[in-house]
Amino acid sequence: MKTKITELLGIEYPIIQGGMAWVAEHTLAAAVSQAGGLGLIGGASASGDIVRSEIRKAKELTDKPIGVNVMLMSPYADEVAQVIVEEGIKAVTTGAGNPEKYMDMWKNAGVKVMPVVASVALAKRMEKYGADAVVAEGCESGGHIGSQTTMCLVPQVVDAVNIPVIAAGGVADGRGFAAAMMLGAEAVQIGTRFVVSKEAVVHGNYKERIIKAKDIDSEITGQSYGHPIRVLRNKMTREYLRMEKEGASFEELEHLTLGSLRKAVVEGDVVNGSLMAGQIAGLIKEEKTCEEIIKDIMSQAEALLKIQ
Ligand code: TUI
Repeated sequence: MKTKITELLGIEYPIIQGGMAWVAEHTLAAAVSQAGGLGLIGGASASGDIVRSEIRKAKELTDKPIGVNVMLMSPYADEVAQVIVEEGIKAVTTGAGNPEKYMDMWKNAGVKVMPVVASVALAKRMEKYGADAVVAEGCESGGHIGSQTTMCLVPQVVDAVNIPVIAAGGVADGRGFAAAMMLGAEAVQIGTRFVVSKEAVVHGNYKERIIKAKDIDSEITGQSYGHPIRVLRNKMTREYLRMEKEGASFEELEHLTLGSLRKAVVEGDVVNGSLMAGQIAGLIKEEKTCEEIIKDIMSQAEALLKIQ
């Protein structure tokens, strides 16, 4: 399937992988790219040197292009932004902030820049500053989210900008992919579905929790201090939401979640860890390879889109 995004990035299928902290390592990024999508190394809160090493390991596993996601709240964002240029990375997504200050440096180095936005206003601003595309991410997504749903955000962003729009939030199969195309997207960004892939180095307990998740198992923590994070419900979220309701301070809440994503992804602590996952977790029933995930989405979507 050819779209403006497959052309822009030189990839086979219009599927890009989310930049998930702790999950988007070289094995996953390489597998998604090798399967014809765009795999990304998630910079998260890692140092420039760690990201550089992940990029190099991914390049040993695939000749296809791989990207990097810069988490803009990271204390290492400046370093990671520089490493991207030094390592000849061709595509970048950014999250949790405004990447304006890196835009000139990346553009001059020929990097395609695709900021993740959660509002029309930021999408327009990113276009003005030279973004090549935007990822319009609805609040169905896992992790740090905005307030608008994918169904409402994507068409409004499509109407507001002239650059291609990538839809994110709630897409895990060919139906979601086809729906995103109907909203005017030129590609989708997929996160949670790839967490439950054979190549994602994620503790089995975490994958199992996503597989077992029901439609209503999703919670949003951190709303009270303006950093909403979507996760699957567990002991940690129950405690968090109780404290939040009782007016706990930012510091107390931070203390509860410190290192909690690592705890879930690496140690498999699904009781006290932070199980970041999108609302679509309930749809995911089995682990597959990245190639199977992408092929299944594309064949289901192509069949649906032909009917139109
Ligand atoms: O970034 C994400 N999702 C993430 S980042 C992350 S790591 C993290 N862990 C703990 C606390 C905070 C982050 C986990 N999940 N998605 C992209 C995204 N960006 N969603 C929403 C936004 C966003 C929100 C506000 C982008 C820009 C923005 O405003 C920027 C501005 O200055 O106007």
